[in-house]
Amino acid sequence: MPRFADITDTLARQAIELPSWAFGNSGTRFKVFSTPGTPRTPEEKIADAAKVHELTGLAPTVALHIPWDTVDDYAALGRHARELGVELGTINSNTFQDEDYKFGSLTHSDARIRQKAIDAHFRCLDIMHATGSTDLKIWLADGTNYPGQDSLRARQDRLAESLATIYERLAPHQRLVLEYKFFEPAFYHTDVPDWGTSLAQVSALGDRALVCLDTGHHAPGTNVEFIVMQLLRLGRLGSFDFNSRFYADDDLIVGAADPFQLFRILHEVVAGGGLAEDSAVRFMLDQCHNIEDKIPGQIRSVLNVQEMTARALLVDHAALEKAQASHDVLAANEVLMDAFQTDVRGELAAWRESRGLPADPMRAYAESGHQRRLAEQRVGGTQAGWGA
Ligand code: AOS
Ligand code: ZN
Ligand code: ZN
Repeated sequence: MPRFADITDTLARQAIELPSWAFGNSGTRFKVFSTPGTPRTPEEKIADAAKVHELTGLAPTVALHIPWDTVDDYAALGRHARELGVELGTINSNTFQDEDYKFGSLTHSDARIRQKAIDAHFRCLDIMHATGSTDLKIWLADGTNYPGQDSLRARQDRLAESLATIYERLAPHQRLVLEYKFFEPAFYHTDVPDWGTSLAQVSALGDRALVCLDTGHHAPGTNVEFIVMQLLRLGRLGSFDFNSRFYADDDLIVGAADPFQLFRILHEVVAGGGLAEDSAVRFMLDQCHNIEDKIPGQIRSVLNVQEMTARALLVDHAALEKAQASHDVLAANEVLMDAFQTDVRGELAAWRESRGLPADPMRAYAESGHQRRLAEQRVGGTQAGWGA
């Protein structure tokens, strides 16, 4: 098995993007609970993300959601982020909260609505130019609720046309990532339900169109690590939205529901070169903290990813290949389980300290009194989606 010292170079360049919306209040359709200290503006969300980075060294960028994070001056927002030690990252488009999109956005049968949705993406590209962001992430709420409601095929064709129009507008350094989700808010079908559909759509666009894999967007029992392997193999894995699910699109803390699945995913990432220096894969969280404090929720999340990445990097690949070649099923499985069951917490804590970071960022945050100060300073924090 590799030694911890052998994996620190890779750990040192790990970067996990935080979603601005994780810092807003969120909930289910039953209730959105408020949390004292919740940000009231995009600037405050960025300040909270910067606090996570300050304590962990793991989260140098923040993703924005447009129009949730609308501001007058995006270049100024970028400067604000840099002053706090982070950069603005992926721009997420939102075409799911406007009455016009009731029956679809990029797939809508009415060309006027489709153009409105395309224009919303053009606006995101303009913002990307101002912030220096390279990734446009598209997740669509488009779909139908009843068989026969619309032509599945016509919607797919309209989607292809809309995406091509957006893709044409990308600058050479920009990328489009298309996220899939098998249900919700549409319940009979969604227009990008799975990685196959996303791959088919982005493949038709060009090299700078890639798939975004949200770990919570699969049916129960899906072998998510197989999808990771396949997309890496095909050079089409653009980014991850990390989170945990027990039942639906729960958006719980990554690694909370099924740490072993996170390990298996990260093992495929390592094996497929996804953590190599020249890797094109971006790692993001897509989470909501409905009942817990948001900053420590995000700290816990990036630490979970870091810890499981360390364990995946400890897989003894030489031993694994030997066992696989000799069809020693149990030995091969044991190699993986040995790495998974290795407790790396002590070595990670010491390594963090050696880099000037708190050994235990969760404890450092709790003891700092920061949450209490935020609660005193900020009155009337807003819901995730309507934060600006
Ligand atoms: C929706 O289910 C997706 O996970 C998207 O990534 C979405 O943009 C994000 O959850 C914010 O609502
Ligand atoms: Zn997502
Ligand atoms: Zn989701």
